Amino acid sequence: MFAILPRALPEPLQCGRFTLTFDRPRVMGILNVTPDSFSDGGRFVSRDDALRQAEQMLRDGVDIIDIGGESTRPGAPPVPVEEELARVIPIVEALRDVGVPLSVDTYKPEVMRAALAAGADLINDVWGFRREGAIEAVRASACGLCVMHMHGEPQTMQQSVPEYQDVVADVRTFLTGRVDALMQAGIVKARISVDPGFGFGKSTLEHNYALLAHLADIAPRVAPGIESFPILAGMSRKGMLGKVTGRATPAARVAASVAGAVCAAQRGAAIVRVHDVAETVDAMKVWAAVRDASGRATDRSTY
Ligand code: 7PJ
Repeated sequence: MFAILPRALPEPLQCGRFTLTFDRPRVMGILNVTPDSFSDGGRFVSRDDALRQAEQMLRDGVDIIDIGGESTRPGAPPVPVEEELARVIPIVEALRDVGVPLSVDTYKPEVMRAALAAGADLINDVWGFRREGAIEAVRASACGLCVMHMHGEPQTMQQSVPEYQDVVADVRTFLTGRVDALMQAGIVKARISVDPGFGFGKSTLEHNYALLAHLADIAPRVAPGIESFPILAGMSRKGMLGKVTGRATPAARVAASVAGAVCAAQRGAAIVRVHDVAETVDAMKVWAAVRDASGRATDRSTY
């Protein structure tokens, strides 16, 4: 049997200028600066719109802002590096002193380097730092890393159909390999968080829900005693929620997304990546209040 509840709080994440603690799940707000983003319909394309959206997230209690300049929606056209830089870097510069860590969602080493130079605190890579030069781009800084699972190799993943023996164990094995590679490159454990990559080449609804149900079990096992990597869960408005609710449009999946975030928190997620910050912050407060009332509020080593 898998344990549904994790044993201990996630250890803090060193994240550039910040150290994120996880006495409660942290809410990462998605700030798309892409004209083709599937759920925002390109509403936040312009710099001013993006900044307005960021200000609203801050009023709503966001813990981390995740800035993305290339949609990773299946079928979305790749964005040339110059274009991604032009979208992302001015936003990082404008937001660098708002008081919360800035994350940049990119797999391109050039964008990683420029984002870190502009003040980003965390690099969120859906390719798990597998692209040539990606590890090198983040190694020397103090930034946090989010290592996401995606099936296949960057060059071939569109053609290959993922087959999993045991999706939870396969994702854990993959993440263990990536964390090993990062640590061998000299990146300390305290900088690393991991993510099962909901919706990224998981091929069936069952895979996605198995990963959610057993979320704590994806944590890499690199060495005895090194086990509690913070887990990031990003389900917001995705197809796995649309399928079970019958909500065809991403914008209609807010309640489903909040439910998913609560389930992830219950299974040990340290960070939830969401579009709907106000709703999710409220939900996390309620979840934490229930946890604290569960009779073990004075023993924070266990939920
Ligand atoms: C994720 C992400 C995710 C992490 C996207 C979307 C697609 N980064 N970037 N985890 N998804 N770490 O937001 O629907 O699940 S882009």
